[in-house]
Amino acid sequence: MLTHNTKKNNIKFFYSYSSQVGELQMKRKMISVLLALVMLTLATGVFAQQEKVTICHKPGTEAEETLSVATPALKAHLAHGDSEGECSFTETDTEPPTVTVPADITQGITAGETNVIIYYDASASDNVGVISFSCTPPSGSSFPLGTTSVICTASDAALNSTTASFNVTIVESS
Ligand SMILES: [Ca+2]
Repeated sequence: MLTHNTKKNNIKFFYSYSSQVGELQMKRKMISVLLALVMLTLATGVFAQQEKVTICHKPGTEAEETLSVATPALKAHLAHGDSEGECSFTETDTEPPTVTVPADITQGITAGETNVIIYYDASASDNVGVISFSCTPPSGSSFPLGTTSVICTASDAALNSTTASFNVTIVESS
């Protein structure tokens, strides 16, 4: 025999159970709708991708860039000079080399002598690579009395160049 309380609990349980079932069904429906949306998005994406082609827009100019265009538009692009496939441009190196020269050198010379051999350290570096580096007069040269300017020049493959200089002064020792 059911007591009043037991009946009440059973009713409570029934409502709670049916609402759980309802919630579950709703969740299932929502998941189905979401899955359908995801598949539709993927299908559209794949379809759109198949319909596009990569071109190089305005090759050989400043505005050169790789673009993805719709296949039907390809003919028109090729007609105005674009090419199919990615652009093959290489970025231009605009950074000049860095040249490091020593501070000015002053060297004494024995009375009666007219010149002295001077060695110095000078170097160059570049973001891409130094292809030529030289100093005039070179290290190990014979410097005469007085002041001589040593000029060092470095260049990279993009023909950026940097020049740095320092003085070598030869004085007669007292
Ligand atoms: Ca450079």
